[in-house]
Amino acid sequence: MNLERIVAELEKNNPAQPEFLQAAREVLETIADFVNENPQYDAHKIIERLVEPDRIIQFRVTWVDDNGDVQVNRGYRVQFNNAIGPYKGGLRFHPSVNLSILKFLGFEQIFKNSLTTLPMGGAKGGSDFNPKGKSDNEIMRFCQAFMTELWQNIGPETDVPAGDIGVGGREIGFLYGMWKKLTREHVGVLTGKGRNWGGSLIRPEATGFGGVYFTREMLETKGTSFEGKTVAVSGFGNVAWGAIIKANEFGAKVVTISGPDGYIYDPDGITGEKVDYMLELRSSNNDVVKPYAEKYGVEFFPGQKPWNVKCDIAMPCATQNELNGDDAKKLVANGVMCVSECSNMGCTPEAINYFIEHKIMYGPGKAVNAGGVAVSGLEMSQNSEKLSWSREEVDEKLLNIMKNIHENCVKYGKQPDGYINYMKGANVAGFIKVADAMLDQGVI
Ligand code: 2IT
Repeated sequence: MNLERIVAELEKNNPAQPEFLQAAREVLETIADFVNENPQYDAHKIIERLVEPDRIIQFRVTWVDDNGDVQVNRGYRVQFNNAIGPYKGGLRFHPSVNLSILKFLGFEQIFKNSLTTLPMGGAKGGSDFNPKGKSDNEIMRFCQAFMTELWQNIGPETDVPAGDIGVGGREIGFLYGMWKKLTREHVGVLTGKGRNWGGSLIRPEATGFGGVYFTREMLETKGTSFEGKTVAVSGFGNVAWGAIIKANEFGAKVVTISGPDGYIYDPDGITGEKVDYMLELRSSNNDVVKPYAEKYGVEFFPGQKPWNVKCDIAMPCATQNELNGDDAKKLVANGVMCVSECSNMGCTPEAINYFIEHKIMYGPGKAVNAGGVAVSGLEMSQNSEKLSWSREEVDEKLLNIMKNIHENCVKYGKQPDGYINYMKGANVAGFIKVADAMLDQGVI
């Protein structure tokens, strides 16, 4: 494959999409050798087809706020690739949402979903709607208006959205309610549903739990574990919450969480009711962590990220590009041994290169955070058979999926000196299944 030509073409065709280009470049650079060794992919222009979404749906969302004023937002669904299963991926509601961000997320989702071993294609959607400061009623009206446009494009065998930043259980409830009203059907068209109406146990915890299970596998390759380790976590939403619970269970001490306002440092560890309080903060629609510092008498660092604290393990759990080259240098200088991304594309390319150069264990989001969508896949299975599985059953399946992803990363990412390049391993393993399915299904 002619990497330079394909990348130049991508840049020409997507000039204002830096996040998408970043995600695509990373994948293409790491799979290039493999693709060159297997000429059937080039012969069928698999790469050129893979980087172009199957379709993009964009629509206006009009709703009325609590003051009676009309509000206009933009909604999207990027259906990227359905070679191995129905489109699957979250919805993000955040003011930063644009086509570049949703294309990067949808592209990542193709490989992530492939890694889970479950039959799910890649998609992503969302809106530039800002939930910050909105009332529950405003959020409901927005979700309803969003679904009155989206509903025709999704379905349990077509495209199954879920949550992402700004979309949790409450939003999935409002979205599902409107879908159900419009179609008069009650089926698994969304995941992350409530327990009483088709949701799966462990889905809220899945991304964080899966991230810690994967990280434990990484640590085991060095003969070590979470026991007694200090962990720096960013974010304070659903993903950070699950990760902190499981890291605590495995004997680690988590000392930070962060929000758009800064980070808090809790040297005693974020445990017990403090973990619940974090979720309370999240659901308040205020998007700040400072009140944690006031409530528990710990230090708050305004406007900063938690990457200058001394830690053994860093787990970015917030958003893309939240850990840059300078942060990577600080972490390495402070003796970090493992960086595992629970967020999507949490590290910049400079940070990733620095970790790999310094032989620090680095786990990319599409492997580390795949537990979330994996349990979404398990929710779909339960909906199809109209049964619901026990907590233990779902958790065990999640654990096995994460172990399997780790094995696959080692298989395709282990270098001659023994260092495991998880980024390469995840990209190659994720690619093979999708690319082979595309070959089987002909030129479409
Ligand atoms: O980034 C992700 O994998 C998610 N937001 C979850 C997607 C899903 O369909 O559960």
